[in-house]
Formats: sequence, C-alpha cells, structure tokens
Amino acid sequence: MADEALSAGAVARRLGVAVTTLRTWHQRYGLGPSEHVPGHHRRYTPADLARLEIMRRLTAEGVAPAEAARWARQAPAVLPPEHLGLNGRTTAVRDGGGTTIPVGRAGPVARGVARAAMRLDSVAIGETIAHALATDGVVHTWDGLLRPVLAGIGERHTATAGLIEVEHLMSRCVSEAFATVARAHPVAGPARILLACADEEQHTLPLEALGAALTEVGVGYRMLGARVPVAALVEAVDRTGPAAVVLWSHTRLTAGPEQLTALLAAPRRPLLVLAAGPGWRADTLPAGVVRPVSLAEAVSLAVAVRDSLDQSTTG
Ligand code: B12
Repeated sequence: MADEALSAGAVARRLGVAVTTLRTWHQRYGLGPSEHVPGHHRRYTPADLARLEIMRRLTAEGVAPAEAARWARQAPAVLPPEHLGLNGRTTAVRDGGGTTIPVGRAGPVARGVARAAMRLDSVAIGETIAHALATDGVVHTWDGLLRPVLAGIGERHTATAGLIEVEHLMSRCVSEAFATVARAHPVAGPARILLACADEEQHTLPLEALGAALTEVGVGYRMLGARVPVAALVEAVDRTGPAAVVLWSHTRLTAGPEQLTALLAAPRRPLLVLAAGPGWRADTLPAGVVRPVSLAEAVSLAVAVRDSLDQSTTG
C-alpha cells in the first residue's frame, strides 16, 4: 500500500481540484491522508482517494459539502482501481451534468484537468498545468496533457454543439500558463524566430506552446499572435530580419499559400520558412517551405537555425 500512497498535490491533480480545496476538506470534514510514515508528510492511500473521489463527485452534483463528506466517510475502504483513475486507461470524464470530455489514452492527470475544465475551475486547471510544466517541461506537457484535453473538448463540441465556455476557459488557462513560462525565463540575445498565425487564424495555442518551449531551450522569439494579415507579416519580417518564420494555420480556410510565397519573396527573406499546423496542404506549399509535424520538430529546427547563426558569427 505504501508504494501507492500519494502526496496532496498528486491527489489534487488526479481529482482536478485545487490543493486548497483538498486542505479544506481535510480540516473541515476530516477527509485527510491516513498514511503516516514517521518523519514524512502524511500520504493519501487509495482508500483516502476513493473517499475524496466521492466527495468531489457529490459536491460537483450540488450536494452540500458537509452532507457529501458524510457519504464519503462511509464509503467502502477500497474501490476498484479503474474507478479511481489509477491505471491510466482510456476513459471519458464525466462531471455533474452527464457531458463527458474524452481524453483518449492520456493518464489520470489529463482526466483531472478535464474534470476541472468541466467545472470551469480555472484555479485547479492552472495549478495542474503549472506543476506539469515545472516537472515535465513544455513539449511533454503539451503532447501528453494539454493536447488530449483540447482535442477532447473539440470532439465533444462537435458532438453536442456545447462546451464553448469550457473551450474558452481552458484556452485562457493554457495561454496564461505558457505566458508565465516565458516571463519567468526571459531569453537574452536576439529574437531570431518570428511566430505568427495566418490571416484570420485564431488558434494560437500551438504557437504559444512553441514560444514557451523556445524559452526553455534559450531561443529568442517574437510572437505576433492571431490573425496576422500578410502585409503586416511581411512588414514585421522586413523590420526585424528573423532567421526563421513559423506561420500557423489550423484550418484549410486560413491556409492560403500566397502568404508563404510573400514570405519567400520578402526583401529580407528568412533562412527558413515553416508552414506549421494541420491547415496546410502539402501539395500546395511553395518550394522551399518546410513543414514541421510536431512541436518537438519545430523546436529542433529553431535550435538548429540558432546554432548555425551562432557558429557563423563566432567562426
Ligand atoms: C481551443 C480551440 C479554439 C479556440 C482557440 C483559442 C486559442 N487561443 O488558440 C477558439 C475558441 C478561439 C476557437 C475558434 C474556432 N474554432 Co477551434 N478549436 C479549438 C480546439 C478545441 C483546440 C485547438 C488546439 O490548440 N489544438 C491543439 C492540438 C490539439 O491540435 P492537433 O490538430 O491535434 O495537433 C496536430 C498537429 O497540429 C501537430 N501539432 C500539435 N501541436 C503542434 C505545435 C507545432 C509548433 C507544430 C509544428 C505541430 C503541432 O500535432 C498534432 C497531431 O498531428 C480544437 C479541437 C482540436 N482537435 O484541435 C478546435 C478546432 C480546431 N476549432 C474548430 C473550429 C471550426 C473553430 C471555429 C471556426 C469555430 C467558429 N465557428 O467560430 C473558430 C475558428 C476561428 C478562426 N478563424 O480561426 C475546428 C476546426 C475544424 C476544421 N478542421 O476545419 C476544431 C477541430 C474543433 C472541431 N472538432 O470542430 N477554437
């Protein structure tokens, strides 16, 4: 049992609640960690987690906390692991009203974020993302945690035409978390990479992920963000002379190849023009444009550009 015992932070992430909520449930309702190893913080056992899962579910359904806690304390000592989300199996996350966010094969932390998103609990979402970024880094957090939840929200929206408020809140939380990474580790030296969304393109999160990942590896960049008209893009290139431009298109509607052609024809043509995102069609890309297929690949290309410039200036 000792191996499976969890810290308060780990339990909060699995349940998709804030650590402060967990503390309140402990202090007010006695739903605390029961395992005690002398000299260490108390840890939550699977039975504690089962009780807290009941508490979370009942309070989400509108049961008063004191009443929910009474039910939770009476729960059988151990529930099956799939009920607790301990085994990382494929699940859809249900919270209260019966709507679900499928998170594919992503693990319990993604399910916790999906639950928190369903409750519009931005504090819990923010805490969990910040913890994942600090422990796993940007690329892993994006691919293993955030993309599955975002894709699940998109899937549910397509099926139900609902969850727009969830999509907006989740997007804000992700943006804030990436902005915090960028602010915490400002990169000294030139901003050699220009990041922009294609004209009328509003999906900025993958570019924000790229910006945060570049910060982590110490590559400077400028971010123009959403909906950049092609004339403004070319103007920015001419004024700042970036070594690489990443132009993001998420949907076919914003993937006009003339934007890439304009970059290639700019007076200060960048060394590398990257067409990123699922909007672009490989067969319409002008010659000389590179198409990265993942965040990790885009980061590698940017690092390669930075290194080749560093070598040419020092060598
Ligand atoms: C969040 C979101 C929004 C937010 C965006 C907020 C923001 N600041 O970015 C808001 C609410 C603004 C929004 C608006 C719209 N959205 Co939207 N949105 C999404 C959602 C839920 C997540 C987007 C995201 O960040 N995905 C990131 C990952 C999850 O994308 P991915 O495709 O899996 O990534 C692949 C590659 O891109 C690559 N990759 C991933 N990350 C990176 C990073 C880099 C650097 C690289 C190189 C590659 C790479 O790896 C993946 C595997 O191949 C998606 C659902 C989805 N499945 O993506 C819908 C989705 C993209 N939206 C959609 C639509 C239709 C819209 C709207 C038109 C809705 C409307 N009627 O107004 C508008 C578009 C407005 C516009 N002109 O741009 C559709 C697009 C359908 C299509 N293919 O045409 C989707 C797919 C939802 C759906 N199922 O219908 N949206």
